[in-house]
Amino acid sequence: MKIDVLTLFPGMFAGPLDESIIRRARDKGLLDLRIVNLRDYTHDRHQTVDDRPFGGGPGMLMKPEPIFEAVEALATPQTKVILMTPAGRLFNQAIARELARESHLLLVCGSYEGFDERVHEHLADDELSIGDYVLTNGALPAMVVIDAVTRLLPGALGDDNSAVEESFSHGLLECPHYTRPAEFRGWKVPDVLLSGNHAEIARWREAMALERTKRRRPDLLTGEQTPAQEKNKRTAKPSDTKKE
Ligand code: 21W
Repeated sequence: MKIDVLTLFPGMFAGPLDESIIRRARDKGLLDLRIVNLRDYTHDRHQTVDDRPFGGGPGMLMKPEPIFEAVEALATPQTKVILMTPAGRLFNQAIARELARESHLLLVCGSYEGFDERVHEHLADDELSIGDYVLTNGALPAMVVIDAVTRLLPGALGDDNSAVEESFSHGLLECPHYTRPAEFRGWKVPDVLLSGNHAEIARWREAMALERTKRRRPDLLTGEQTPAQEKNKRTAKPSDTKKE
């Protein structure tokens, strides 16, 4: 998979994507990642990427010209162009699985107060938010998406971790886990886990996972939606209406 990122802060991407599983996926050639500076697609002396909103109001918007020029230079007919924006659909594991099947993602990171609306209307195939909190720009959200998608690429995880993906996908929170020592500062590991009775261990783990999910994330059990999830369902993909 190829992922291009369009950003005003390429320096933010050094570090998180150079470690661990993402680093290994890149070294193995599973992920071809390119961080592109939006300012490279300006033509004026000051490399201007923002301007004041028509109609007045506080803050600055991202100008359309550099973004259109960059996307047109980087995208092919196979490319999925994704805007990172607080008003996007709420990113989750199902969306990560969808994106992992694409051949080329182009993640466009917002800054300032956001994009000129024509970028949303005429350039984006999809728009993603990573949650209901305000960040300074779309760089961290883009890295979150890259991380979640890359670990799903075939061959990115060792066999040990592939099993973790399967257990997540059964829709419950994890049961508690313990490692040695069997007693630490007087706190004991539950007897059942030391019993060697694998049927009983499996039953205990299932019961604990269910109990924990009821307490912490009842929405995962009832199919009842949190307000953020409700919003997500109503947020149509721009590509649903976009003219071809
Ligand atoms: C924060 C951009 C607030 C725009 C109207 C006028 C990308 C993000 C971002 C940012 C605003 C994501 C306003 C979770 C995030 C992102 C920067 C809007 C208020 N509205 N996911 N003024 N959270 N954030 N400004 O912040 O670009 S994905």
